[in-house]
Amino acid sequence: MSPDAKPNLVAGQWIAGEGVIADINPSDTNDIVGTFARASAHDVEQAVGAAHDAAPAWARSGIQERHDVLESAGREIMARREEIGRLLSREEGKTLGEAVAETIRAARIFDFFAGECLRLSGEKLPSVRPDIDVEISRGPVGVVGIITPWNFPMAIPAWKIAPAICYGNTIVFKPAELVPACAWIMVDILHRAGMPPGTINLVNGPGSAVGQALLDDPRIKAVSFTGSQATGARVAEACVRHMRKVQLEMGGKNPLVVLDDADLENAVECAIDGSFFSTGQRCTASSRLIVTEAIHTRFVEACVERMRRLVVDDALDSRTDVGPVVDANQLHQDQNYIDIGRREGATLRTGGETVNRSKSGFYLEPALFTDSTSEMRINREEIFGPVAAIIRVRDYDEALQVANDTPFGLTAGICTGSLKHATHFKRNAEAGMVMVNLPTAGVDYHVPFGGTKGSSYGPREQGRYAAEFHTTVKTAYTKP
Ligand code: UN1
Repeated sequence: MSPDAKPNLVAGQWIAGEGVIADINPSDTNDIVGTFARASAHDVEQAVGAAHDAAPAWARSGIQERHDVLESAGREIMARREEIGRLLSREEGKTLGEAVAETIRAARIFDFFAGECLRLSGEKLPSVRPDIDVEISRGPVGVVGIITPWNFPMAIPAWKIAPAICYGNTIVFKPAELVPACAWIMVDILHRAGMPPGTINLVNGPGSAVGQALLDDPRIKAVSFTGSQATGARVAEACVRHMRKVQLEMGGKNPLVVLDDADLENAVECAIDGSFFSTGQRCTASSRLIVTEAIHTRFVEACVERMRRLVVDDALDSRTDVGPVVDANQLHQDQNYIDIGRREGATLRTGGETVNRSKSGFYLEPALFTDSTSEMRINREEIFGPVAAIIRVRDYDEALQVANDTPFGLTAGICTGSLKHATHFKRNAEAGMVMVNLPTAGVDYHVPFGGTKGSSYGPREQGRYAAEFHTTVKTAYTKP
């Protein structure tokens, strides 16, 4: 155990754990961002126990106390946005601009839920029986297990942790192993903001050990997870076994439809942003570009021209548009899918090669396929990298059919000047979020987030809708 490894937080104590995680900068693999203690199975048990013991008092805590913790955390994150954004960019590889914006978003999520504490409400209504009152109220669920991915190391933990606190739950938080630094900062901020011992616990480590120990503990009453479909299915099974609540956000294979009447320049910006910004490592990324015939050639040429101008380099360099891929495994997966696309008969129009830069990082030129079809694996499986494929279609009807021809259903976008087609698409796209003349990625923080089909399971995240997962409903009858 390295003496300067950052510890886990269990029952209000920073503890050493067993073994360390080295946090490597994907823009420069010689740069070690930090080392972090890996939690043992015993640490997880202690963390869940502490959260369980702290739950009754925290459930009774006043809304002012919870408001103040959330407000203070939001204020500190906002004040430190440049420093935290830099750290985020260093450990995850998104550009500094994207990382600072994400940090600001995390701060605003804490602000939003600080406000929600003061707006908790219930309903009082008459019974169908005379002289009886009915009250409907929401109370905390208990201990919430929070398992987060590496691609939004501040925003996703914020949108799971802030509502858990707002509605009076206690937390055991297991972040992705690739991004322990942002997780550590968030927990440190909340701890100092006044979260009582045991109400927030941090356990770093691999999903197979730490995540599994958390899922196996019956004292966890709800699990919120964002990650892959395969892991999501395992999380769901474990939760059903314990009859606990579960909220899963999994992948996407999101379509961006571009119709003949679209504003070409805007459509290209939507495609470039949605497909390649954040290195394409967003579950909301648009990896399928479904383009009608009359605009197809102009759209492809304009995308290729725009892609040639994208600077792929060190995430911390202010000229960079696209940072590195997060790690060697993900790079291997991206390259493998690029090979698969070629073998399936799609044309690799531009990009797709790894590139050397002054620092040794996982740099991959954004890749664009043309002549692809909906049956190809590159259009069915989530790649999670800067790889997009164009599917040429006859008209709007075929575009909609292809857009919905996927096991996923997170976001769907359309670029068109037609109110009729935009309206029809909003109604008929099989996705939880629909964007008109906007990229499929990049969502607001105060409205619900989630998908349909294989992308999501359980209640929505974010905004007021977060209450559904983070509370349990009580109906009380009174005969005065
Ligand atoms: C966004 O597009 O602004 O893992 C957010 C993801 C999503 C978050 C996307 N849960 O990519």
